[in-house]
Amino acid sequence: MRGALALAAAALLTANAQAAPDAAALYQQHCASCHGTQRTGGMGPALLPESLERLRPAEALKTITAGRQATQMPGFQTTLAADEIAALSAYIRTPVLPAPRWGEDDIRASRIASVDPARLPAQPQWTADPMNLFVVVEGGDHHVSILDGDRFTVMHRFASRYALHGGPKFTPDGRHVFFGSRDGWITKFDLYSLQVVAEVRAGLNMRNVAVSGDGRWVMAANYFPHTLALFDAQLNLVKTYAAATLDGKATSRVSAVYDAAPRRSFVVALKDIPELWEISYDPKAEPIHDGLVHDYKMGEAIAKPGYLGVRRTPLDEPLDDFFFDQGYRHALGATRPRDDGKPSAQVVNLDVRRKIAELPIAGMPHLGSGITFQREGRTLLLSPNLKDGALDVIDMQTWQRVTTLTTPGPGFFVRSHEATPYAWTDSMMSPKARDTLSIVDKRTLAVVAQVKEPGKTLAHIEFTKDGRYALASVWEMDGALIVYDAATFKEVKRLPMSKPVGKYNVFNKITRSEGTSH
Ligand code: DHE
Repeated sequence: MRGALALAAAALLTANAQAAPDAAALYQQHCASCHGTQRTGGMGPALLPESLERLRPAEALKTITAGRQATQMPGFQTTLAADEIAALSAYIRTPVLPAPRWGEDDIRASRIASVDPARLPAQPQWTADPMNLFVVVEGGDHHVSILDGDRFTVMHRFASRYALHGGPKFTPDGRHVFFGSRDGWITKFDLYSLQVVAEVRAGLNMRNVAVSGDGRWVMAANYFPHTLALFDAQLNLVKTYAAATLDGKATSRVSAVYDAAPRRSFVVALKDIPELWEISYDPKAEPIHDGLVHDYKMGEAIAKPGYLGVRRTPLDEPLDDFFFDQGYRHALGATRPRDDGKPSAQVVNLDVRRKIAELPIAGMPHLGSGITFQREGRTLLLSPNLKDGALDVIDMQTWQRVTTLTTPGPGFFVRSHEATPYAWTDSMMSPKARDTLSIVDKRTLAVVAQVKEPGKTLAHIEFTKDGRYALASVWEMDGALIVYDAATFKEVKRLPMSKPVGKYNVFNKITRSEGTSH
């Protein structure tokens, strides 16, 4: 009998030893206190499949094993076995059921006001040109550096929310900047006193934020939930908008929101519904008859107030990746790939509220990262292409292709400045040419020079306020920000940084320079 018991106990031990780790229990024991019991985030980021799409499995394993430098995330290599770490890494990619919700009450409750705005100093607490600061987003270790754009020195560096995405957005005076994180946090930062002023969580999976041209409003675009969230400048929630068709039958992820400052409105791109929205923040906005779908009551259209209301432009199919002309009369957007595998690019006139042209661009245009410039009395668009080593030049009056320039490989960004005859682009999507920036002469429409950082990814350029220097990123964990003389293309300075994904010059942004994104 004793022998049988011993055998049974041994079998149980072996079975236990072989049983797969209970990832859900491990999560609640080791992770929930920072990442939330519903995995919707807390002090640490959300661990939901939607917010982790871009985290490679190997990177997730490494983070759980070794922790994340310069954050509160510890390494678990001495606490957990390798199979437990692997189980956790797989678990955070499974959906949470029932699906977590994030409503207006959750948004309001999440708000953190760190500083009373009345106590903020009236003047900058440092000596530098406030118009020539750069905000540099360092994606490697999730930090932000504030750079003096004259001396090229880092004035301040602070930990950001996890995985910021999209350009940070400035108030019109250039004093405050708003950051959006992929897991929904909006951070308001005061450049004069170099501190975070307030934060709020707008959604669980957010795309980007826009700040109104009058500095009064902040709008957030969410993938999850399917909403837009409107805040005042102190990040108090004003209202949410359901991203839905007029009859409410279909909802959509919101791809992005853009500030159309000359129109005093936000333009909203929807991922799953063939509509383009415009939300006016002009108190004198005309009433809305609900887009082209009229609601009739007693024979009359029901007019809704135009101010902060949704004006819908119906489209043939959803459009994404937008570029706007400088006056914000036209939105240029790309469709998803069609049956032949190719997307198309279209021009929508925001006044007549319909498509007015197809753009003759082949491959996979990345319109959102294009720029415009003036040449021989014409306004030209220069747009990168994610598929081919090509830059398309389009005439903004006729919507015809002027020429296509060849680069060593597909790239993500094009940047220039009114004060330089050159535009710079990367080839970061090409394994062979990701280390090369190509420089285009805007006068001759020819590639005239290249700079290289052998074996490293070199991308995302932004100019100083006066256009004399071009700052580019060595997009590696042990990366750098390289300052080039914009006339001689020679390196003048190099600052070590942790994967500096993007840099944003205060003056160029608030004056809406045609050489950069707004
Ligand atoms: Fe972005 C801006 C969408 C992947 C870095 N990206 C934007 C904007 C949109 C967009 C709509 C403009 C909004 C704004 O600036 O407010 N990005 C998308 C995608 O749909 C895509 C392809 C897939 C996704 O998962 O979201 C995508 N983006 C990336 C990246 O993989 C990049 C290279 C690295 C990262 O950190 O995620 C990346 N996106 C950027 C950057 C900007 C940006 C640096 C701001 C550019 C600027 O100069 O203004």
